[in-house]
Amino acid sequence: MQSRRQFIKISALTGALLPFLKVKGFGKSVSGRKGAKPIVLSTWHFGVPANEEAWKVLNSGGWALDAVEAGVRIPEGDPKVMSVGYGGLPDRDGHVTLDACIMDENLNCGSVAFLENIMHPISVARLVMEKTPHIMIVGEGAYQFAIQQGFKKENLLTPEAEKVWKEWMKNSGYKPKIDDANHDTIGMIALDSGGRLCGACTTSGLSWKIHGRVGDSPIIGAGLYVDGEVGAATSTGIGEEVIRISGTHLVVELMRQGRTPQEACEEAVNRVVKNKRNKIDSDFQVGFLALNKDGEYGAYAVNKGFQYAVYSKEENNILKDSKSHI
Ligand code: SD4
Repeated sequence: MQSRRQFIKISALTGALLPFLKVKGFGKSVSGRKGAKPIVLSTWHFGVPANEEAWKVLNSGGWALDAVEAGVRIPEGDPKVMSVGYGGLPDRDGHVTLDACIMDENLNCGSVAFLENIMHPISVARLVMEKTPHIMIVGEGAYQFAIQQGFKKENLLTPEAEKVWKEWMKNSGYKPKIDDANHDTIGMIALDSGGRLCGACTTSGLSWKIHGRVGDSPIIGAGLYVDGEVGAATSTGIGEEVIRISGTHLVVELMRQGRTPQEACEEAVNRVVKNKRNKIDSDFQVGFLALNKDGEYGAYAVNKGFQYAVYSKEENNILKDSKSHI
């Protein structure tokens, strides 16, 4: 429970910083290209129902930020998705710890990492962006912030996830494997009819990770990056390898230099593959998904099997296989 002292502390902090806070509708809009064709893309097959939710916002002329938040909340709340939010597989000690971030068209961003017992980390990340002068809050501090903002404490470890964890504990082997059966993060990027690009990324991270491990997903420039004047990118796979190359920032910078989203994703994957420390076998996966301000998109992964979902007026929530290095 939040003590009175804690409450006063946070209220005073928020009050003092209020003039510096970015609030929806404030700040310079960088894109605002009216008449853009809305589109939303997201990673893996659970991107299909997530896109559907996001599309409701985009199709009614709403803000891409609202679309991506609403979209990724679907797998976050779905216990059958064992890699995002509620029902996610735990770390090796049996804790479900969540990472998420969100970014709008004006470089506003918010993130939470190593967050426990809160079902919708993406919405907490959004409040970090909108209600604090900070970008990233982690662990117990992120949990306290969420509670103060009115989120409920929930047990996220479902009996199904607990069963899989107990089975794993018999041998306790650790080799991350990312494929369609063990797919992880949802990364979602969207362009709205006002020409605004936004993105969200949320995950329970790699199962059986060391307690306290944080991957790429909540890190701006690794799991997600958006520049409203250029494009947006998100990633999936072994987070350490994405962080090492500042993966999504790299993809967006390559688009700024004139590469197509497809070419930019391919070059980022090449950087991962060229890294001599990586053993590129069939268990190794890193994938990128990118969208530019004109609504063109691309995807590329190290291994076959990376799927992503696309929803626009032309492509009605189609699941596609990305091209791959192997
Ligand atoms: C992580 N990138 O925590 C995430 C996991 C993931 O597909 O996306 N897997 O490293």
